[in-house]
Amino acid sequence: MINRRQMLTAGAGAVLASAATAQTRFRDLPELAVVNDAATQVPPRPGQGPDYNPVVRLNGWSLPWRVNGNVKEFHLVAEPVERVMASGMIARLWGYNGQSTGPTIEAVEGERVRIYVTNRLPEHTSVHWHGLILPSGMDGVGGLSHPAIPPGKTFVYEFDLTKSGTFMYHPHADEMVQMAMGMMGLFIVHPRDPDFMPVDRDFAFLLAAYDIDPGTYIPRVAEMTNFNMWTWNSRIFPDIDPLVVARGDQVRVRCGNLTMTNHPIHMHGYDFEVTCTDGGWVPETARWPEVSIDIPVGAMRAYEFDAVHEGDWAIHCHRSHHTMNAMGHDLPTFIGADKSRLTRMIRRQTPGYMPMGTAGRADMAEMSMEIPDNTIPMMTGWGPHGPLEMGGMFSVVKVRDGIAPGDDTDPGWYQNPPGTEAWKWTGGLPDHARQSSPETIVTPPAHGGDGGHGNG
Ligand SMILES: [Cu+2]
Repeated sequence: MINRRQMLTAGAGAVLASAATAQTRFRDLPELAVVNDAATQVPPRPGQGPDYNPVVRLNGWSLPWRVNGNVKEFHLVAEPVERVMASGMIARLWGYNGQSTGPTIEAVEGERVRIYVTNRLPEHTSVHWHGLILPSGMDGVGGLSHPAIPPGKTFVYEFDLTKSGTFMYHPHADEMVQMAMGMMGLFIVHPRDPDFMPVDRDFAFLLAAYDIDPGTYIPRVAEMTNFNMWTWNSRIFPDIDPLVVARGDQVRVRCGNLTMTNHPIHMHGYDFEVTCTDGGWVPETARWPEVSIDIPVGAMRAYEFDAVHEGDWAIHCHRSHHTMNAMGHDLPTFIGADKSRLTRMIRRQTPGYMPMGTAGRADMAEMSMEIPDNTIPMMTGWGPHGPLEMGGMFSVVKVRDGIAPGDDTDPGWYQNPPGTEAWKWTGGLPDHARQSSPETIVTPPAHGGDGGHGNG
């Protein structure tokens, strides 16, 4: 994996190229920054204005700004984009400044921001600033707060940041279509007091769901519940970047949900506490330990933990269909079925035919099945010990000794110290307990099993 600093340099090329054309057209607007690389790009600490520790937005970036008098100015451009969701899978979405989800806006409590929003979509749009306290006319509900922004036009939003926290932005015009097409972003307001809730690593991602048929590129925007691409920042496993952490770091993970269903985000190896919602910081006396945090629809949860346990720790949505990629959600269940006669018949026509699914679905992750162009397998990804059989909303928190502050380079797979890894048993087995009841009939294993089934 390429180091993030190299990526920043590569990304800067893209920023400059687009700025050259933009400045002639928008003489009075802030430089138009565009990044179309999906690698995580952490901005440096701010060179002017109040200091803050920038968030690490997985597979994303933060929007550059300029200071104009006492106002921080940003330029968001709503436009069609192409997003590589994972290697081999491109989605044609709508987003901001070259990406879906859009760049993160970062500023500091007490600052005044001016956000130019240019609409390059074929229809009108608006931007709602989810969770921010601001004047009614700046709230971005098309037709209610102000007229929607017509195609080709630029509107200006300007307001004071009265509180710190994690907020979001998204259209409030043709909202169902525009959010189903990927239009959303994070808005981080850092505390004015740098000693308030400081952390060493501050990760952020947005949950976004799409319905993209295998072999196609554009989401079906009328879908209400049956989505098939479950993404973090419009990326899917195995191409969501890991969360790289030095042992001993204090870590925050901010997760916003702009899908149509809740997502219980589960992180292995730790317990942790929710410290912030999109409503604000949670008082210490109101926190309790968790290992899974349900992120409701249209809400944000940030949790924190001390990274004291070294290792590779899975972080994923606990709805198991959300750690799958497209395809196969309506496959019939064949577990326990005897396909041997059917297999013999099919092999007369197709000699290489392999029956699948009779012992579960793990065989689908191990074999490379033929799939249409522009999709990736339902279950995929390889770890140091074999196939992970995951997809969608899954990544790995990598806690290691000796990682330098700000270094986000993927350290590779964790080597379990000798004697701390589950091992294969080859000796005799003690009797094992089994409950027999008239309601439960134990099915004998189809192929005799691999030891351990001696008693009953
Ligand atoms: Cu989920």
